[in-house]
Amino acid sequence: MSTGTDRVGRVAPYVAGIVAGAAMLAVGEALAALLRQRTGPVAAVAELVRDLTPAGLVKGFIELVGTADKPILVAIVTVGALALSALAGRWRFGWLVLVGLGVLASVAVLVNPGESGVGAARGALVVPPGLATCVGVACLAVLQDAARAAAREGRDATGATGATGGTGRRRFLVIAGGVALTAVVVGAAGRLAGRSRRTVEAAREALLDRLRATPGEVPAGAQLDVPGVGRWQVPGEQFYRIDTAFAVPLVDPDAWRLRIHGMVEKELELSLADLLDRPATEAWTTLCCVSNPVGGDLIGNAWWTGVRIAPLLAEAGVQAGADAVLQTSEDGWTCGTPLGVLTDDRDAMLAYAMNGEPLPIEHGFPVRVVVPGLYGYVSATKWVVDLEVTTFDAFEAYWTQRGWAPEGPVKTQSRVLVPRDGTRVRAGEVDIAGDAWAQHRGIEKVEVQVDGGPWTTCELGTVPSADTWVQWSTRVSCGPGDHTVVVRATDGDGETQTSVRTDVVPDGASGWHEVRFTAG
Ligand SMILES: Nc1nc2c(c(=O)[nH]1)N[C@H]1C(S)=C(S)[C@@H](COP(=O)(O)O)O[C@H]1N2
Ligand SMILES: [Mo]
Repeated sequence: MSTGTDRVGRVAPYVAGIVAGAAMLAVGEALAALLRQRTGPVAAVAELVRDLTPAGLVKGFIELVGTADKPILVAIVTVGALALSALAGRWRFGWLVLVGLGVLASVAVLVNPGESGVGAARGALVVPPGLATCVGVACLAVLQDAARAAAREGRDATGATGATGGTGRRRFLVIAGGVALTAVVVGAAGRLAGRSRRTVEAAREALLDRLRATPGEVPAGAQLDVPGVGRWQVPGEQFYRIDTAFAVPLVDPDAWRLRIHGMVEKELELSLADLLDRPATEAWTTLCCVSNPVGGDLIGNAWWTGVRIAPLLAEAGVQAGADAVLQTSEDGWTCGTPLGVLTDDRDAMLAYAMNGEPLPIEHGFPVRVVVPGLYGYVSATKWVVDLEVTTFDAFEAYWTQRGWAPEGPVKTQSRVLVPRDGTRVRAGEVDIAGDAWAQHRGIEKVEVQVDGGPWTTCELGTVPSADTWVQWSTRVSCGPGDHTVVVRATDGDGETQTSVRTDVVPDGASGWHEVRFTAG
């Protein structure tokens, strides 16, 4: 009779750990679904595990289990987390285990290439693992406390006193059962909350064939063969992400409409089907962010497919006196774009495909604006729903209200990507390489200066137009010791980028990028 009580006392700490771990997992997954993130913490850890596993092993595993690889990995991570939580339940400092799991999950979501959020979007990424850890630790404390009471009671029962109250045991079972039940309910609610994202994800997949977008063939000679110089064409999952959306807007492509109105003769309303019926345009355009510091990586280049905006505005009939288009997104973000860049001959478009696929949800699905030559904050509205022809005098857009300039043409910039700052290379002939951009003016020349010596002109990769970045490289001889390399670019108008360093506010950073490395 007493052994039963004793057994409860012995297993209670493990149960406490598992239940606390389950609560932590449920909260993390539910929050990620609520914030409409692409992956929950568990899947992010599974993807991290996959990415850190040698490629050969991963291939063998996929050959073995086929398309079940993801669910299996997720199951392994879940079971692993619960097993560690069970052990944590036995340990006085078991909460450290949960914190460790939380840190692992936070790192996993932050390094996940599919979650390249910056700013609000990036902050939102660590909310699920962070809050989940807090909940897990709190549950563990309460459950361990109850488990200890139950165990004490078990010991007393087997002892000489023979007191068999059982209230501690019952209390533990009630608390553990309650937490477990709540975890199940929260987990189920999370599944439900994730449904809207899965629905839009499915609608996106269904569009794959309807778009007739080509995948984009990188022009010969654009991609330099220097390790570390990066990909000339950036895949959607690796493309930098900037927006104010804490939870990404989920737009049903069938219900999506774009209104073109304001100072026009005739308002237009377009559905996605209307756009797909119109002549498509396809172009390489490099997009970059005004808040990119010198040498920063808030820039990417992709092959965009969509409909040019100029003919649409012509069809609407722009009235005299208009000089701007106020763009609005589904989530209420706004930006103001000079009318001129939307009506001249550049490929300013309503893009519905990126690198031959429907836009990724994070990059504006189903339709966004892409304008060569302007920073994203004044041109590249994702989830766009409204274009109002107006005047700059008549409005203040989202970032203009917050101290940024009303107009934002891209400044000529260049960066050194090889060697990386602070790294060591072999002395001798050293590869120096990077990229440069001045969208819509183009890059004419890139020069580097090593250790304050003369400026050397670099070799440039080919480009299809003036609207993309250019990769450049050169080779210099570097003896053992510390070196610095500075880069500067000259744009298609013959203007060399200024060495004057400015902050990113109000209209983009200027200045030369400098990198230090050691040869030895
Ligand atoms: N709806 C919406 N569109 C937006 C933004 C935003 O916050 N909301 N940010 C803009 C900014 S500042 C930039 S740099 C680009 C980034 O586009 P990307 O995330 O696809 O790289 O989107 C632009 N479009
Ligand atoms: Mo930006």
